[in-house]
Amino acid sequence: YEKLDVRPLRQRLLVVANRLPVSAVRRGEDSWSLEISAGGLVTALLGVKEFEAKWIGWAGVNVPDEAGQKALTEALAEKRCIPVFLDEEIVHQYYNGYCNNILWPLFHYLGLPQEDRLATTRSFQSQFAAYKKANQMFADVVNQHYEEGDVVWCHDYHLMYLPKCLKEYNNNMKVGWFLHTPFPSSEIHRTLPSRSDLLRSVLAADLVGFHTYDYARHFVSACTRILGLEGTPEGVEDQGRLTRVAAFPIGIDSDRFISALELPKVQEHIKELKERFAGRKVMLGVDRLDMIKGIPQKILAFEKFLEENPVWRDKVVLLQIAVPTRTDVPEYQKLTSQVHEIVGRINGRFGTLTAVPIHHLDRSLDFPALCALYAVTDVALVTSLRDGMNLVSYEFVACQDSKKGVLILSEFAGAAQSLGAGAILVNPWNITEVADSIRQALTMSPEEREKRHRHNFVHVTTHTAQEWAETFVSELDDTVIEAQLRTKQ
Ligand code: ADQ
Repeated sequence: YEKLDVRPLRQRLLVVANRLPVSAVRRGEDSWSLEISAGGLVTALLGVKEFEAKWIGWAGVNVPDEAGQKALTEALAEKRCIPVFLDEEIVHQYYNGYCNNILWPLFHYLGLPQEDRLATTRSFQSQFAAYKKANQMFADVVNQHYEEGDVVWCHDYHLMYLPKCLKEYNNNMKVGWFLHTPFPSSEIHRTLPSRSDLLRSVLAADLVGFHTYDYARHFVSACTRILGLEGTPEGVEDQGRLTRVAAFPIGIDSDRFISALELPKVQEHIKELKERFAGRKVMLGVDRLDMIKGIPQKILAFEKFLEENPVWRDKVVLLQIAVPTRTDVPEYQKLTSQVHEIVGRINGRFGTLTAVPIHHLDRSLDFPALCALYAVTDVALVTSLRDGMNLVSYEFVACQDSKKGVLILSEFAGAAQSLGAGAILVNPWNITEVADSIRQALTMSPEEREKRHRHNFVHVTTHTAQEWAETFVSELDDTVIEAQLRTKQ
């Protein structure tokens, strides 16, 4: 048997997400250049060995003409990607409106800004209509490419209406849905005017997954309280049909980070950083510049620490790297100015002619620079106000096996459930507590650091992205088989 290849043909996996894992730039009427954006999800799914994965999603560009669409479709096919073309109006209403202005803040327990509340209430119906229309467009493309036996894995809050649309096309499709953000308490979810439609649609999937057990529990409670359905230990039951609901905590490709530390480019960066910050402890924040990441709160806590611990003022530096996102949204523009204003004030207050306490960069870093930063850091500060998981905390731990730095982690990040025993957990709203934890981290004994780091390192290197994806997909397969057996009985 060892000599014979008796494995079944590789099963196809259709990964459906709002954005394709590539950035497309138009070079001419019918020519495009594509660049793979290597996010956590991409590496996780490349690692699912027994599946042949194809991606379906929006390419992030408006392509109104047929020639352009045809050329882009052909270029993407080489990367195993299939585009969904959304026009500007749909993107405005569905993506900027319903997804980013309504679902994103709601799922992270952030209210809408006062001046936007009434306007959003008024435009709610048209935005929800666009959301459903966009989800239907995704379903049309999936249906065109679906072959019997394919596994369809839908991702995130952009596509909550998709499972229903897919099952309407073909009730035998194996459909899984995974949420990358938190699922909020049912008391929050029930304020959403489209609360029931969204829950019912997600329940059309065979398997529904979340990062943590708490999010799964909130989802089941929403289904029991809002829809009056029965919650069971396996999931949610509706007239004899079970939708399985479970937690599948994501991870990272830890080997990629660990092996990168040996690369000459990374070593070069490490040497430069060590020289640049010699004699000072390095604290690090790496976030998308988003309200949920608690960046102003983090910087204010650092100010409090400097205020209360004058001996540390010339011995520590905070490097805050924030990638701008959704830069056309006024709320995000306001956040950027607010962060700049606070950083400027603190640097003016505690800086000297030769050194400032905070270095703030509004941009993305390439992979070698990011790994080097993680490796030279003494204390990482992750102070999300809410975060589905937070992969930055995992990446930091993976790069720290020689230094054994300390992770200060928000109790409101999903990662607190997995890295909580090794990290110092904080309430990011309480800046006095965060300031105290900074002092605790900077003065922690090497034995204590070693013990805490070991716990987290073992977790990060054993619960990887590949394992996450494989577990979800095999659980989806099992769920469908069990459901078929139940119907036959
Ligand atoms: P995000 O909100 O994007 O993801 P996170 O999980 O921290 O948050 O992932 C961010 C990724 O971007 C990391 O891989 C990080 O390295 C990278 N990154 C951030 N800032 C960067 C910078 N300045 N330069 C370069 N790279 C940078 C959403 C949810 C999370 C959930 C993930 C995965 O909001 O809660 O963990 O999906 O499910």
